[in-house]
Amino acid sequence: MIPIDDSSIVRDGKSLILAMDHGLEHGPVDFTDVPQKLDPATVFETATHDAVTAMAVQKGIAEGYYPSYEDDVELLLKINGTSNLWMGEPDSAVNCSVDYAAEIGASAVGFTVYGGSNHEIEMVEEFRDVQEAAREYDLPVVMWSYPRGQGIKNDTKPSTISYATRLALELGADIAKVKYPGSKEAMAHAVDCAGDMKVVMSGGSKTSDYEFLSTVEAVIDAGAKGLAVGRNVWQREDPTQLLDALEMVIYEEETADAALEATE
Ligand code: FBP
Repeated sequence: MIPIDDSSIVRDGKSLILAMDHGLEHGPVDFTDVPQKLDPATVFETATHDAVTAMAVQKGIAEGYYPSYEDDVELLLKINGTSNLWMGEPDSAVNCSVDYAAEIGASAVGFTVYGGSNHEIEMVEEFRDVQEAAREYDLPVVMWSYPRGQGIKNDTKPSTISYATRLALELGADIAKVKYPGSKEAMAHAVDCAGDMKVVMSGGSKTSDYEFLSTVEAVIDAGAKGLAVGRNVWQREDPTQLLDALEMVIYEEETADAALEATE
């Protein structure tokens, strides 16, 4: 197992994962205001920015588009996923094997676990197989650690997010992707609960440049190691400008104000 800091999806100890699995998870509705982004090639282009350490997509998108970007983008293959058409208790179908992810050039794999769901037991058992197979290929494992389901009233409250990072550490993830728990202090506690495992923040729905960069500044101050973000980057008119600013906040630990001033 290679140290996570030596992995190609990490730059100076941090990661900026550009996620574009929304067509499956949310449906085409996320592209309503940016119809040109329905073409996955447009988001792969964005992922060639130096700030981006990996692009997270599902198997079908990887098969179709990654061959044109394999020299410029690191692939994070999402191994499971669910559509918004599914109305049951939170669950996520395993739709790709780690063997196949490695075959099509993945540098890492991603897996959602809905702790607290009535399907938690099966999801954790599936994660065991994925995590152990990934070790065979030296592929880092990123857990989308999203507690939700019948027993979870508020999926972003501090104690839920701390549990999410701890669960990912205990199950053997290399990076946990979690929702923002609402404050820098709560994120710092979630990071502490993760031991030496890296925690990255999940982007969420699009906000203003300043609001988003300020939140990123807070989570980096809290000890998080970056971001896994979709809509807040590719739903923007100029994703490159925001990535320039994110590069400063994440890797140079600049403030949101300084990054905005330098990039506007
Ligand atoms: P965003 O930054 O756009 O929130 O994307 C992060 C992500 O985890 C995606 O990988 C995924 O498609 C989506 O959020 C799932 O969001 P949710 O399950 O909360 O609707």
